[in-house]
Amino acid sequence: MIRKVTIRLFLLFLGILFFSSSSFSTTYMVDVQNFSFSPAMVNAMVGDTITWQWVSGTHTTTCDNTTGSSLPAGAAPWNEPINSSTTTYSYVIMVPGEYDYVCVFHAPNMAGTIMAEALPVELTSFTAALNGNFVNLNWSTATEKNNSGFEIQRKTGSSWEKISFVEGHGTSSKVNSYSFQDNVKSLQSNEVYYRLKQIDFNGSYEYSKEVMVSVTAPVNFSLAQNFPNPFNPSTQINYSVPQNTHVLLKVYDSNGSEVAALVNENKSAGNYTIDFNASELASGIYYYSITAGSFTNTKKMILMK
Ligand SMILES: [Cu+2]
Repeated sequence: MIRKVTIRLFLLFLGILFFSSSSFSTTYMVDVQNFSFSPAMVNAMVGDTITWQWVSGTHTTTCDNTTGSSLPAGAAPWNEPINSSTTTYSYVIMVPGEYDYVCVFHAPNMAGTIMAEALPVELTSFTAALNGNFVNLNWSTATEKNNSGFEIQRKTGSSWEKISFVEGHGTSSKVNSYSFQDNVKSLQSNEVYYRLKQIDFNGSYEYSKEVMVSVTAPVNFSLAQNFPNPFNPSTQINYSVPQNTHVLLKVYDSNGSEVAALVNENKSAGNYTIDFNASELASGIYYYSITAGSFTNTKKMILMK
């Protein structure tokens, strides 16, 4: 589940259904009296406040790993008097887990427990930026609960497709950052949309907002120098096509004999990368040649085994 803002909806059934929302966390009141905390057990969530209020006697609320009290690692301890002159104390829960607190004067009989759950996954940002032929996706979460991970979805036409999955942190109350790089060189669309499908371990899911990146089509035909070069046994060849054209890309040996046809099909406007694997060929100089419409170009490459 993704929780974008700290709004909690309470569903009340009182003959009619009411929705009421609060933009703040819940405050739980605990009475401190002779000789108990009431209620002795509070089920809360991270961000909620516990307020102890004095009713009778001289007591404390103490959770500092002494006198039999215990609290989750990383949580702030407390030790406060609750008596006729100090009648309340409030504590905001920042760390999920079990808090077993006591009154130091009347422990172990006068004790209470707070069970604090982590928040559902709270996605705090999701951005996409074009960098060369890549779109860099970045997102972060403030909290996570049962987060299996994020399916990354992309849309260039009318439907979404899954392009990858990035594992989540399960349950976490600290900020986690994620990134993913998508190669858009061969995409045939000027507008590329992305969204995250956040999936819980139980299979339930929620979508992020959509982000859009403009991937501008190239203006000219081009054939780039292969990389790496010299190579062994494979190399990449980049080429660009400014409009829908038939593209022929072939490799020749130094005698002019064709050794591979890498592309022989119609391509729409875009930047393309093709891998050339020469594991079957002998070391030497090779040529690769493109014919796209009226554009032709040939470059040299060296296979060095
Ligand atoms: Cu006490």
